[in-house]
Amino acid sequence: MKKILIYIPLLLIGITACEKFDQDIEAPQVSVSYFPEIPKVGDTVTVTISTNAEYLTIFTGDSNHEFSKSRIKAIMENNWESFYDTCYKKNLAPEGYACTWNRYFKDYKTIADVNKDFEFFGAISNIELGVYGDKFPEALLNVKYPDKNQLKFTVTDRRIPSGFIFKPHIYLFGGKANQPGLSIFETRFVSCDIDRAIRKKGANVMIPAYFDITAHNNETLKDSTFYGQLSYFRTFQTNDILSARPTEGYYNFSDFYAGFSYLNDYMNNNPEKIEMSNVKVYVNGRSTLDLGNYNYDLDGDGTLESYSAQLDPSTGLPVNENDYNKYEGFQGDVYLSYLEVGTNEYEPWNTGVSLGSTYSMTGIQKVYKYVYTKSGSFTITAVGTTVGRKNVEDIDYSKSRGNSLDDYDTKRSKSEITINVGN
Ligand SMILES: [Ca+2]
Repeated sequence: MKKILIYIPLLLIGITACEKFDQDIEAPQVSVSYFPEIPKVGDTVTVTISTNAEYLTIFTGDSNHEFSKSRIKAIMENNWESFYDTCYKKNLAPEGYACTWNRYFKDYKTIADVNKDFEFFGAISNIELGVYGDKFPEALLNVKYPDKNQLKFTVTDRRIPSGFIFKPHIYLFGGKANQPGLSIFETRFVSCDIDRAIRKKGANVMIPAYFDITAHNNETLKDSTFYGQLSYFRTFQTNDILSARPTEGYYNFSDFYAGFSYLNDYMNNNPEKIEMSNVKVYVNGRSTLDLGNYNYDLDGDGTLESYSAQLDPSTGLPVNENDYNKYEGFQGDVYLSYLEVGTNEYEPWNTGVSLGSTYSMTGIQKVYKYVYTKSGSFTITAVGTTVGRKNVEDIDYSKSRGNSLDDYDTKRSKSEITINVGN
C-alpha cells in the first residue's frame, strides 16, 4: 500500500505540468436539418444548423466534400502525437493490395525471377542481369546501387513499339491535390551508334515516355486501358560521361490519371474502387511525332500511322537531316535499376466549407444554401468547434516551436443527416 501512496502524488504533478489552459471548455452542441425533404438535382437545398459552437464547418457529402474522407475527421479521432502515424497517413487498400509497388533489380538473382514480375514486348532481345560499372560508365551516373545487379535489354528495331509490362495492383489514394502516384523509373538509355549520331545532329535527347495503364474497376469488374504520354525518357548522345545525363526518372501517374475523366473521377472521389492493375511502359513508341502527312506501316501490323517527317521505311530514320530534331525513336540498350510506382500512404483530402466563426465580422452563418449536381444519397455533416484561450504562460518557445495548434485546447462535435437527392 505504501508504494501506491508514493506514486500518486508524482502522477498528479505530471498531469499538472502537461495541462492546457482552459482544458475544461465544453464541447459545443450541434444539430443539423434541411429543406425541402425530397430535393431534386438543381434544387436549392437549405441546411439549417443549430449550435453554440465558436467555429462551424459543413460537409455536403457529395464529391470532394465527404466528412468520412476529411482531414478534420482524422484530427477529431486522434491527438497530435498519433495523428500522422496512425490516422492521417494510412493504407486503405483492400487486403492483399497496396498503394505502392517497387522493385530493385539488385534483388533479382536470375532472369527467371525477373520474368515472374515483368513481361517484355516488341523488338527486345539480350535481356540480362548484371553489374555494368566498368563497361558502361554513363549507365551508372547517379544510380543508387552501381555495384549491384541492373536489368539490361536491347531495343533492336526502332520501328516497332517496344518495352515491358508489370502488374502493380495498386491504388492511388489521396486525391489529385496530394499527388498520389509519384513514381521513380531509374533508367539509362544508351543509343546505338546511328541513333546517337542523329540525336546529336538533331540536338534532341528526349524519348517520349508512353504508357498503357489498365484500370480494374472492382465494382463493375471491368478493365479499361488508357494510352498516353507522361513526360520523357532521355538517351545519351555521346560516350563522354560529362556530356551524358541520366533521365530525370520522376513520373507522376496522378497526372496521367488527370488526363482521362474516367480515371480522374475515380482518383478524386472513389479511389478504393479502381486498381492500377497493369502498366505497359514503352521505351520506344514512335519514330517521330504522331502528327503529319507521312504515312507508314513501320511496325508491319497492317495499319498506317502518320509521322511528322519523311522516313526510310526500312530503318524508321528521318531521310532529311533537317528532320533529325523530330526523331523520337530509340534503338539501343536500356538499363533499369529501380522502379517504384505510387505513394504508400493515404491522406484524407476532402474539404468542408467554413461557415465562419463568432469572432469574425460576419459571425457564424447557420443557414447554408447548396445545389446538388448529382443524384444519390449523401451524408451532410456539420462540425462545430470551441477553442480555449492560448496557454501562453506555460509554453517555452525558446525550446518548442512545434505545431502551434497544439497550444490550444479544442472541443469538437458533429451532427450528421442523410439526404436523398433525386433526378
Ligand atoms: Ca502500323
